[in-house]
Amino acid sequence: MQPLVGLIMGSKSDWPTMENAANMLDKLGVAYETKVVSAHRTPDLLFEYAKTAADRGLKVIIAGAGGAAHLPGMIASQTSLPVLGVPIQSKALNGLDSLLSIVQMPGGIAVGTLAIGKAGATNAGLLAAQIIGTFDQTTRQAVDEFRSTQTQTILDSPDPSVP
Ligand code: RP5
Repeated sequence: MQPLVGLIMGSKSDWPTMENAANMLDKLGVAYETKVVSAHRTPDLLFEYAKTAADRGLKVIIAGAGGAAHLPGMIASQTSLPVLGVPIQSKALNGLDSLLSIVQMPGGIAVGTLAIGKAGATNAGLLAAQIIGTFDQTTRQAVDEFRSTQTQTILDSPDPSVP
């Protein structure tokens, strides 16, 4: 299947977080590709990846990075595809550094910033699917079913003392 989402990250060490985005895309049946692209260690690759992304058929890019997290913003500077940034929970500053690096974009170049860590990666996968769902009915239905199931699961077991 043609990947519709580019799931990239600054380092292999980001995978334990970013695999939550992959898991959500799997659950919703959205095809994606994964790759390490570092703003600082592989800058030429970053430019090539972003500049070719739309022509290769990608519709959304999810970019996870930690610390001095320039990857999402730099990717967004080189493509008009929507870019979703996931701040990795860094060891030194617990991800606040990543969050502020990604969220504080100057006006004119947009990055949609998610929460720090696992929840952010999960929701990046979900939001990417919702974007794909604006033009793909199957994906839209998969998102709607996911939400209905989530709601029903809570309603079916409302007692918090019962596991
Ligand atoms: C960032 O530096 C990566 O996104 C990662 O979160 C962080 C640390 O990378 P490693 O030193 O673990 O490779 O570019």
